[in-house]
Amino acid sequence: MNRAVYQKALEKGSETVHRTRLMIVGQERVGKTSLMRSLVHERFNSEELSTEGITTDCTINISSAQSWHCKRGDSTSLSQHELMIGLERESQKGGPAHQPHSSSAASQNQATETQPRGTSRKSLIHDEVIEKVVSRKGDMKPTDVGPTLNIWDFAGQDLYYTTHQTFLSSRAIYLVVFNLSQDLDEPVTLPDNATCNDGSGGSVPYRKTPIQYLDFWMQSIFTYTKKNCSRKELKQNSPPIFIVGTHRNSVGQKDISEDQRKLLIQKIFDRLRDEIKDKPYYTHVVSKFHAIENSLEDNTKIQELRKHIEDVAVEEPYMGERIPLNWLIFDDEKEMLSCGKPIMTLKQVMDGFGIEDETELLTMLKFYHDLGNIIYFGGDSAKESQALRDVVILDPNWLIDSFKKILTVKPPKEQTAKYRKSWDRLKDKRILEDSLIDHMWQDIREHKQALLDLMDKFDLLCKRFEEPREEEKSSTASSTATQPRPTNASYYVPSMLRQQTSRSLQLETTENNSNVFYVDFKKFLPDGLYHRLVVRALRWSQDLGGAKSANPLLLCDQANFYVDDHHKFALQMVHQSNLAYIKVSVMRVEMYPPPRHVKAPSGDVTCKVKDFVEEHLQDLKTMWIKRINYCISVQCPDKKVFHFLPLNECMAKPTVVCVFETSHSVIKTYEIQAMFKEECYEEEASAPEPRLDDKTLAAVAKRLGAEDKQPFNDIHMREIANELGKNWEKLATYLHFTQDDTYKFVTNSQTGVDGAIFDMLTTWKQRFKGGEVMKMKKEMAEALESIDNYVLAEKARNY
Ligand SMILES: Nc1nc2c(ncn2[C@@H]2O[C@H](COP(=O)(O)OP(=O)(O)OP(=O)(O)O)[C@@H](O)[C@H]2O)c(=O)[nH]1
Ligand SMILES: [Mg+2]
Repeated sequence: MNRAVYQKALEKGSETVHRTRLMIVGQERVGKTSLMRSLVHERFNSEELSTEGITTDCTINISSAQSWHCKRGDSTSLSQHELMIGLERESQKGGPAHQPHSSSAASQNQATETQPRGTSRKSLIHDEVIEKVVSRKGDMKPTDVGPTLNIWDFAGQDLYYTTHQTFLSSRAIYLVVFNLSQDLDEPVTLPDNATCNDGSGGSVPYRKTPIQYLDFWMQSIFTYTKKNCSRKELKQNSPPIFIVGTHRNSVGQKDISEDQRKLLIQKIFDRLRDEIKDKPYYTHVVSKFHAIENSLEDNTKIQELRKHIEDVAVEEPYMGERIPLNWLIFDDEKEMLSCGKPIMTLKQVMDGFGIEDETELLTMLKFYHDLGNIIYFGGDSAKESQALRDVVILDPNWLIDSFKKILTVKPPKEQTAKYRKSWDRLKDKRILEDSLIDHMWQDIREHKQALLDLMDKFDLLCKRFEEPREEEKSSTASSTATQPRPTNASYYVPSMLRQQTSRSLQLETTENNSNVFYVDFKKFLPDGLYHRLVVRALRWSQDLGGAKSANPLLLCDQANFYVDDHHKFALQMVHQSNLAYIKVSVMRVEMYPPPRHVKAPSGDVTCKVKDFVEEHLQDLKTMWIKRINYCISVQCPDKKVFHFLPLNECMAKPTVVCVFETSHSVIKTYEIQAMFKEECYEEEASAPEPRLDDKTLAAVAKRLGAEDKQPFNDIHMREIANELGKNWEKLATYLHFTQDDTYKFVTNSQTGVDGAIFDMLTTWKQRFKGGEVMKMKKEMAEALESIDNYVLAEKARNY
């Protein structure tokens, strides 16, 4: 936030505000909505329906336990109290705000008295708005004093996870809910449409256990929010996380005593605590866990939870902060001014509240966006589209619902026949057609561009580039006609891949001819992040010319992309019990007829892909997923157990020490480094200077014997050795040396790499008998071809 603008706005009149948000999150069907109802004294419903999106219409006052009664739909009550106090004070001061009880005309007069004519529109608070606020003053009850909580009840279905994460705010208190009667370690059975690959290419649906859901939500809160700073010492970091178990009375057999039940619950809590005690989010978790039975009428356990939430809420660092009065009015009256519509234009905000200083207006909108009260991405006008700049979204649920309409495939019986093909294309190819968007958003067409820009910003879709059709090519004389061009016709939507069902498609990544590296997420990799990376990879791949190639293969947790005519790369999301990572494989595309030796992918291309991944992960971390922890890694060549080595370290040193579990080993990094280095055959014209010193040559000549009349005498060897450079180890592989052999050449050499190369070539030479000249030439030439050194291969044939 722009502090200077905020300070200036405060000077015009401000009030302290005590409010926060109570976010109820967790696994599907565990009792979140029921818990909310229990908290606000509403009756338990044994047939509670699944929540869709987020329910946000319940606001409560927490000044006394009795006041946990929900004012549904009256979100304007949020700041009534602070607002009225502020207006009173300003009117007594005769300050810039208007007299609360004055009529509109009177206010206008006052404004003209204190300001030059013609500037009354610059009044800090629009008269009509004040009129309406003031007219409600009579409705305020004494209990409306004190901190308020706006409750957000999140849907638990996985379907919403990508969009939910957009609404996780630092200025909130979280209740992470689970069902005490479910075994914490037993995988949860999901509805059919939520199945997905397990990441290892198998067909077993990946099912989380309740403990993994709890971990997922707490990790999400931790990574997507930033820590609130506090001057006083808090019992837990802010934002605080409460852990709440429901279905208390279903723990154990029906007829057990209360003491026995308490013991069982304690065991569950102990197991959970043990699981999370080393997690980074643990410092945010409130020490006491709660066990609630929602089906009981108001009970002591729920009363304890209310009290505990109150105690934590009042300690939150932002409680009692000062907010400029005109900002408060915006927050309080925005729904009224938008006439109940979920969306407002920037001009409406400007006109409605008389905030004509655009910098202040944008600062205020950014402030409320950060708080999670509105959704506004226009703050950085240089970066954002006009459509995004103009739109202020007041209702997150409206946004989620709009996204959902085009990100979920309608069941066939609900589809309009005319759009059946488009639905099929969406389902099978993850391609969303513009005509389908128009159809699904027919009621909100005027917001189409802003919504699409927002989806683009959230990386929920990627505009497809298409090759111009033949007739279009011929009709355009311009040379650019053959270039792919952007079209509004369709979009890729990988984030809906959760609904993937097709198992016939599998991504091919052959380990032998791919350069593989990993992004190790230290056990936590949100699906949303993976999908965002996929969307960004789609955009990048299209820019590189991928639009000319086939549609990328997009599976639930795997996707592959064009890089250049000879290379492609794949992203694969893997969740295993103790690991969460993205595997990145850079591959050569198939060649026909196939080459005699499989070529490794280019080091330059591998580097390019690595740079892309690094750059975008950094951007996602800065912009969205603030506390995500990851490391670009490679698989440790010590393959006893799959584990990682940090790539940076491997690139910087010839050997690294790998400490894994109870043992440690020394790892030579030349093979890892080779994956990211370009081969030198392309630099033939500027071949490196001979590196072999006279001493080495003399030693080799002595070993070979001066009279050596075979092909591959010391001059030939020198020629080969000089041109090989860093590629010599690859050549050694094609000459059938093992990694161990290569390692020995290096360690036994007195003269560094040069000596090692010579030893390798000499040893190779000694494998042949006197008459095997042709065999020798052939083997060396083919090996040199395999490392793409065709010039040297040709020479080897002619030695
Ligand atoms: N016996 C018992 N039933 C409960 C309790 N809490 C919730 N239920 C029941 O469990 C089912 C799911 O409850 P909800 O409150 O809708 O669960 P939810 O987590 O909001 O579900 P989603 O919105 O789909 O994520 C409903 O049938 C509730 O009546 C509880 O403490 N005890
Ligand atoms: Mg619910």
